[in-house]
Amino acid sequence: ESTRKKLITLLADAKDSFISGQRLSDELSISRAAIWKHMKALEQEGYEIEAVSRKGYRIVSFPEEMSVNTIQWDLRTVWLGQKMYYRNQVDSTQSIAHQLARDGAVHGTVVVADEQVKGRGRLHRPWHSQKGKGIWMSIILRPNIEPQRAPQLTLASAVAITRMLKSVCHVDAKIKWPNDIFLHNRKLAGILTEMQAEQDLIEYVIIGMGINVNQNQTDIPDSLTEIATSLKLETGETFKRETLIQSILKELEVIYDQYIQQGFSAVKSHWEEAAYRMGETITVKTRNQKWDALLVGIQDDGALIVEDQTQNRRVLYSAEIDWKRGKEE
Ligand code: BTX
Repeated sequence: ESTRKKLITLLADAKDSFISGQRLSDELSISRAAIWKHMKALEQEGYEIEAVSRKGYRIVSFPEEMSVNTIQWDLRTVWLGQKMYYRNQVDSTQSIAHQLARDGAVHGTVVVADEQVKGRGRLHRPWHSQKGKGIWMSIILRPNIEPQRAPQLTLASAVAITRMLKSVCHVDAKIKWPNDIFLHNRKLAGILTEMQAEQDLIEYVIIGMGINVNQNQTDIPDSLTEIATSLKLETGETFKRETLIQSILKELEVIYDQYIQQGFSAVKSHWEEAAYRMGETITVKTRNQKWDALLVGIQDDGALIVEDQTQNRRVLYSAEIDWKRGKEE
């Protein structure tokens, strides 16, 4: 498996130029015959390989279908996503990740699926995860932080997604506290953070990310057309999901490492740059209350600061925020 990955990386890095069979066999320390076998296997997986005598091999095209190989070949991370699982169809990548984590999966293990039939959001809400159209991904982390700080990882992940959206897709998405990514007033992505902890110790955290990428209008269920959108709908472009995943993982690895070394302050300013509806009136909903308030900002620990009509400030660690619809800018 790792020889295969090295082989793909060598070929992919060479882009349009050929690499000789001899060089491949030297670099991978395997025989020319073994190289040939790998090439046949790659063709089976949907790679189009050109072999020319005296020149060598090159990749003409990558498979349409996503796989661990197509995601990892241009993945420039040190630890995040170096261990990766890909599935065609799952109930939820969260469930797979929980199972892997219980079985001892390493920090930075990533699970990606092409389709989820029971994708979920917070509070058991369903997350629509159509086949082939979006990024449905769960990341296993084993941070050495107190369990109550885990929600900060949601905010860090939101920053990673908006940075990817800016650098790869050239769109300015906004973060709605705590876990939604909005583009042009519609929900483009959501984050679900789940954790297994014991008293003062996190065993593992699972960050689930759902990002709508290539959905057309007809791919979005009627019940969501008013609130949801995709990158394709907003930009008219089709994006290669692999490229987006590679970029998110790189961005998240950088932010995560800074967060662990410097604390949440390393995330806060980035988060604020992309924050949605700051200074505006929103509706706050907690478990047993609902009221209008001004969105003031976030604290140094990531908690939300709101102010009610009597200028009373409140700090919220968990809540839903919303605003009156229909006056879209
Ligand atoms: P949330 O609870 O904030 O949002 C869920 C709500 O979003 C739903 O009630 C619905 O109104 C709306 N919704 C459902 N599907 C979509 C969609 N595709 N696009 C936009 N809006 C939608 C947000 O939860 C967190 C979602 C995390 C999803 C990832 S995917 C990989 C991982 N596996 C898994 O099962 N969940 C996570």
